[in-house]
Amino acid sequence: MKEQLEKIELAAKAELEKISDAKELDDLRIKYLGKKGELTAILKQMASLSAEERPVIGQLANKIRADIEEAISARGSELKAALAEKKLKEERLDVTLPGKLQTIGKLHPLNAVMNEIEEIFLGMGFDIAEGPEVEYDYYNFEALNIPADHPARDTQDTFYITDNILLRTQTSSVQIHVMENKKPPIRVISPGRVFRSDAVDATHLPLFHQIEGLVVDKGITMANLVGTLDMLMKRLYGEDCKIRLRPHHFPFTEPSAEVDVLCFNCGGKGCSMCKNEGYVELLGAGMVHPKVLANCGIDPNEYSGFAFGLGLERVVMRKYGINDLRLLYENDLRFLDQF
Ligand code: 2NM
Repeated sequence: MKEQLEKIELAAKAELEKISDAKELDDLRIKYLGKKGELTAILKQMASLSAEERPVIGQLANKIRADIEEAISARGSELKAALAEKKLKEERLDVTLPGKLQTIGKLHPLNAVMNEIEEIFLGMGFDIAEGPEVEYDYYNFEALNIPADHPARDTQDTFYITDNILLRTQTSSVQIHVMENKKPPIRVISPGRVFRSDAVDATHLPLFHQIEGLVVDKGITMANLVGTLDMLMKRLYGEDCKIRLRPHHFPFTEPSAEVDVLCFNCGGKGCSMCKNEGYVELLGAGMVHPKVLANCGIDPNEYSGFAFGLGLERVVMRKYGINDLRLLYENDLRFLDQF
């Protein structure tokens, strides 16, 4: 029996050498030390031994069991270490490799300048008013004193949804809502998208952005308008910027003016950019027509107001010297990354 036991020990140790993973190791443990294992099978025969032999063989069997257990545990540790080593090698990180470039997003120039303009007006005590892009023609035209036969009301120029519902062509519609709902003093700007049925070219798109401003209070004059716009343009284009007003006509203001800014390219000397004028046209403005105030329930004998309308795209193009409006809508990062 002693030889049998020693043979088992030798066989177990020989097999251990060839084992390469935890599953095989476990199988081996069961084969030799398990309840139905080889060592157990031998021990079951102990009953047939003499009283003298029994303790000797018993002791030997225990020693062999302990030896095999120790060998299995040692092999287990070896396997674990080898596995860890292999994993380390496979997952090695070369910290000297160049990294992947992380690009950081930024605002589109239209949004950046819109925010800038909103900040300037908030700083002057204006509120920001928003309103629907789908509008009744009353708010877009009628209340603004734009007569039924005005060319702007033609289906050629305006996107109609029904006979009296349309996509707003200006954000003045928002200011009608404001005047209907709030008593003066009123100081608001209404930034937003507007829609006109225009053919696409370098200066026209069917969708663009406007910022309209409105101030209504007792004793508001043209001087308040000029002061406000002068401040806006100096903040936007720099302290050297000057504005100039020329008489104009709008149905919703009286008197009305077109407002030019000093040509940023030549500083007023005259160049190809300003067609030798020294100034470039940037916005429209005027004193709110008494009929418009009355349409909104504001007494024109008590109150007066000024208003203006500014095209965001035009401001952005002037600010950055962009000569084609379409570039602002093509989402080409090679273009947008420059701002
Ligand atoms: C412009 C030019 C001049 C304007 C008028 C009004 C309102 F609602 F008060 F009548 N809002 N905006 C206005 C005045 C808009 O855009 C070129």
